[in-house]
Amino acid sequence: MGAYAQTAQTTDAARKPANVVVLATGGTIAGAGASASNSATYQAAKVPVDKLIAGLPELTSVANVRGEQVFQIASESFTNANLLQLGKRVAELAASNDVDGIVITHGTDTLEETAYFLNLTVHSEKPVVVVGSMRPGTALSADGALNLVNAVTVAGDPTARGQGVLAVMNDEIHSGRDVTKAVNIRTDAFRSPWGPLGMVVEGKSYWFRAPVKRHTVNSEFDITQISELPRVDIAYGYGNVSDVAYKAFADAGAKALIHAGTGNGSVAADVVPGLRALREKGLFIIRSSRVNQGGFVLRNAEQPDDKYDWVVAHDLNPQKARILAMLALTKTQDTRELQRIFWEY
Ligand code: DAS
Repeated sequence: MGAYAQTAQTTDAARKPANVVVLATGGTIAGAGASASNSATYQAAKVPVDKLIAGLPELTSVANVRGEQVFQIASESFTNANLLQLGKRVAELAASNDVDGIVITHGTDTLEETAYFLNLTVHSEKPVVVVGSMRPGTALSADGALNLVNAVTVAGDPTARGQGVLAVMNDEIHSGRDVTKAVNIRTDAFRSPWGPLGMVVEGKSYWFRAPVKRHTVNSEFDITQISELPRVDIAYGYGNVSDVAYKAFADAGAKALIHAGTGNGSVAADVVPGLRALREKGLFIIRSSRVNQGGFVLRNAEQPDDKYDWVVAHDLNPQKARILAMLALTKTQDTRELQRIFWEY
């Protein structure tokens, strides 16, 4: 091996091409606009997976790729049923000996929720990579083609094994746990508050850090054992807020409420009595923060969580906290256990 080789791994040339399955769900990466100048005006979820793959001959030199069309929807419309169906198919494929990695093409709006859900429930070391695009393939400087080639590159790369579910966007490799859509009009839309795990450059993955929170094979949640998810809703904190939304969600059958609080997950004085009453009725109250680049909610900071028997979401944003709360409630109805789960995942 050359004196300047970066790692002790087999060089790419010596490794047989990986078998990668692309599961397509829709989104902008499958979108189409009327003209090349339409980067924001287009229809998502139009192009079928076989056309996406056929449109990228570069993929043949990256891996043996085959596609499956699981859904063809814009991801803002994802339901819990979609999450469960997709998760079960990913687990099935990951358990297959002739699959080395899995890519999921997905809308960017809820990509972070699906990536975290899979990170928590798919018991496999194989790379699972979620990918989307901010512009349709019909637009000038469309980002979907390179994003998809990069996602397949990572899904077929043995160094991506055991890193949890990943999201590959804009040349960056993010943890499915941390990644969030921070911008909605640029191709550098996805951020991880504590930084990406690595980069993909000219067909090679470069890693700089590894996830430390529990995931995939080290998770107590197993998609093959989950048939339904409890209702968990999110209510925003803001000036002049009241407890009306929280009560409405409770009346609709929510088992837990994620409070997307201001700053440190703070709760307005006018809302505290209503939330305490809902806790008394058996709903779980989980404090997250609405800040969008790294919230950090700690117990008994600004709210007496021990006294109120509330849970804190730590650094999980509200939409991620909802995913974990749904899974946690399939396992426990105990606040201390819920809090343990939020510290560990
Ligand atoms: N509507 C968006 C979605 O499907 C389009 C996109 O950005 O992918 O998430």
